[in-house]
Amino acid sequence: MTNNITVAAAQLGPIQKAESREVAIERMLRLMGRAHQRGVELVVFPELALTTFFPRHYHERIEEADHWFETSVPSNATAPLFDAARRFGIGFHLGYAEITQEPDETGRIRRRRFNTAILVSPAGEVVLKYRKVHLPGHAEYDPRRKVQHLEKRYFEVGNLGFPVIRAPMGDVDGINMGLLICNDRRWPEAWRVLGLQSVELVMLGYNTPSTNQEAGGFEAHHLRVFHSHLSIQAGCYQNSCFAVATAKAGTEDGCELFGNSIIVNPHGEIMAQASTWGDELITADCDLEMCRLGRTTIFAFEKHRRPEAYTRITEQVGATEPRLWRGADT
Ligand code: CDT
Repeated sequence: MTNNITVAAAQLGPIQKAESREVAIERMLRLMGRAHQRGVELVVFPELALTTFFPRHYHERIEEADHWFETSVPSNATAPLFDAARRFGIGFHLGYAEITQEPDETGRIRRRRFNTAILVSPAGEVVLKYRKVHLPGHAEYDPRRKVQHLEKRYFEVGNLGFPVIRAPMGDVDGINMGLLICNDRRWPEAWRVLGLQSVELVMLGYNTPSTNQEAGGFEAHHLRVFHSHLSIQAGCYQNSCFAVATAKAGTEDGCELFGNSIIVNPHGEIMAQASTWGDELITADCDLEMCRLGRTTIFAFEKHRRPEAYTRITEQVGATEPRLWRGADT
């Protein structure tokens, strides 16, 4: 047994609206084959990897979008990914739109839709499931936007928390692994909940437009990529963990996604970065021993955290205004 694992971000180029899951899965299988040739033990695919990023398309009735969702994974369409995992002895992470029949908070069983990611073992077993918590965008059609971002319409907020699991992977007999999805990477609270469970490797997929529609389209492309990398690098450094962050890239249904997938170490350094906007495999050898330095020194949580001073974080959602200073005696 070793403490090293070779991981890959399997970036996907665009998947057009008319393209089937089977076509996307063929491409993913090619990337898994390439990963096997390079000695990779764990492959991370993007968010909503099986289809185009459909939340950009408006449907009046939500049920009209159900064909973008998976009722079960593995399914006939996704089984070849599980077969490849077993054949190559590779674990993988997959993001997809999930539709389930399950009880809601009131106990009523109903159809529920989530933006989901799973971690699958080299034996083809689902080891961990996560449902996206930070859903960006809006719920209603917005005529001011050139491109819609309707995640709040199609998905419910994830109800599985931020789980971390310890499982064997590659030649390592136990790695603490956690999942985030796209917009979650921008929220330090999400990383810290994983960090508090001693996460060593975070997997996350993303679909991020090159243009910020909220800013009327005015935000430099390099800043969009910078903010994505900044968030992931800070999350790794502050929680002493590795991350594999995998993009869907290129021009999909006329809309540009920025790519730039990365693998980051616990110092917050980028170990590998994608350089194309197509299907691309980037890899890195991760020595899990590197997680130890941060978590036993500057980020030894048990010594230095002060949760009694952080109560606002869980009690308050939006920001309030501070007390106004009008001079020393106010
Ligand atoms: N898929 C996803 O979460 N994308 C967001 C962009 C949202 S812009 C409304 C992201 O944070 O990358």
